[in-house]
Amino acid sequence: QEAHAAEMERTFIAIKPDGVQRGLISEIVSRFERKGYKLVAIKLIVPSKEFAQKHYHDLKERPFFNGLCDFLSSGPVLAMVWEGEGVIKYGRKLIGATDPQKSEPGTIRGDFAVVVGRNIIHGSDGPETAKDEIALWFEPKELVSYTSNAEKWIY
Ligand code: RTP
Repeated sequence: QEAHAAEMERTFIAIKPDGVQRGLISEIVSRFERKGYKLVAIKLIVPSKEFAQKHYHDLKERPFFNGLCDFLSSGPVLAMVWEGEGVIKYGRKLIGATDPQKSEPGTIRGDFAVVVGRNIIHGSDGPETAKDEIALWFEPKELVSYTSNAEKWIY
């Protein structure tokens, strides 16, 4: 079980400025916690526009890129790293489809968002982006490895 813990998958999750301003931090953190995922890093930061452009570099050709980067850098963002089996893919499932008009009720975006430009949360879309995004937002020493007592009941 110790070896198992060392290999556990991690993903980068961020509550965007709209989610923070709307008071949805505890609601969102709670959904990941209750599922059984483990929080290994968390901080509240206002990213610069340059930083937002780095985060969204894959989207730089898209017409909404500039507005999206202005939005992400407009206020505090809650940056987190969550750990657990299948957390990258299942985290996206908890979040729901990118466009809140298409996300199912019961998902974070389905329950709390209405338009794609204000969809309150970001989650890494695969193992490579998870690795890159964690490295962009956090220093290695900010990632806390620990064994939670609940783990033996989850795995
Ligand atoms: P995210 O990266 O934020 O989790 O979102 P995603 O993978 O589900 O969606 P992606 O296509 O990577 O888009 C990133 C963010 O860009 C904003 N967006 N705006 N048509 C638009 O105005 C538009 N399309 C996408 C959304 O905030 C989306 O989360």
